[in-house]
Parts: sequence; C-alpha cells; structure tokens
Amino acid sequence: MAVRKTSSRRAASARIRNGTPRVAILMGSASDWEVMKPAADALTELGVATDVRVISAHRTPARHHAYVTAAEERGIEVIIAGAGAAAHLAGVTAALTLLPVLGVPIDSSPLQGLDALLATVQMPGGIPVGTLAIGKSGAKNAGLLAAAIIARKDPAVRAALARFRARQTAAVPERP
Ligand code: RP5
Repeated sequence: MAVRKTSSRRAASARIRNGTPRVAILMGSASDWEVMKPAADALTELGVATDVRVISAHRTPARHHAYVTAAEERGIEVIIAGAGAAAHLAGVTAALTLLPVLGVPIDSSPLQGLDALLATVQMPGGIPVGTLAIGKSGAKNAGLLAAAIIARKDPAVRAALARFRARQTAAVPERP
C-alpha cells in the first residue's frame, strides 16, 4: 500500500512536470499496476503526461463508459488498456472511442496471460486494438508506441524518442 501511495505521488508530480495528460493508462484492477507501471515510466521519460486509472469494464462499467467517452475531449490522444484473464477492457474501450487503443495482456491468471492475450488480440474485424506482448514488456512497448503515435505531430516527443533509441543502442555491449 505504501509502495502504491509513493508511486501515485510520483505519477502526480510527473503529470505536473509534463502538463496535460495525453495518454490514458487504464487497468482492470489496482493489482495490475506493477505490470502497467513501465508504460507510465516510458511515457514520463519521454515527456508525455499520463492519466493512470483503475477502470474495469465489468466491475466499474459506468466509470469506464464515462471516462472513455470523455477522453478525447479532455485531450487524451491514445489509450492504453491493460487487463488480465477474460480481458475485454481494451476491446470495449476501442468500441467507445475513435482514439487509438493499445492493449496489454496481463499475466495475472492461472493461464499466465495467454487468456488475456487471446481476448485482447482476437478482435473481430471492425474495432481494432493494437495488442502488445504479455506483461511488463508489453506495457513498456505500449508506452513507447503511444509516444511514437504522438511523435508524428510533435517534434519534441519525436526528439525524445530518438534520444531514447540512441541511448538504448549505446548501452548494448559489443561483447558479453
Ligand atoms: C482482471 O482480473 C484484472 O485486469 C486483473 O488482471 C485480474 C484480477 O483482478 P483482481 O482480482 O486482482 O482485482 O479484470
């Protein structure tokens, strides 16, 4: 609990530093935060403010509907949705908005995320969800992909993304 309070305080100060939230990071349960945090960290590092929310399509359907239908008007440009088990959060979110929706399958169930992967990726044609890998890598890449979408029209974010890639490349040793 103390850990969660500290990281939400950190998220709040990152929000103030980076301005109005442009990427919403939704998760079906507070228990998903540890997996989804790399998405928020990646965006914060690139100077993109996030709005992190616990919103479940089945446990808090009214909260979900209200948030997603108002998101674009509030300045959100991309929505990342992470959920485990029968993970319909990203699909239902995509059905309610024209914003791009990136789905992160979370490995929180006895099937270790395979259920969430199939539920998130197997959208019938018509309502797309860009699905990332299961777990923390998927969350990190969802943050980076959201930044790349924003970077198409924002030179500062594009430059931050290019610097991130260069640092990442420079950190790879030539020999083990
Ligand atoms: C899903 O059920 C959530 O996204 C989470 O991954 C999983 C378990 O949730 P809790 O029972 O821990 O709240 O809806």
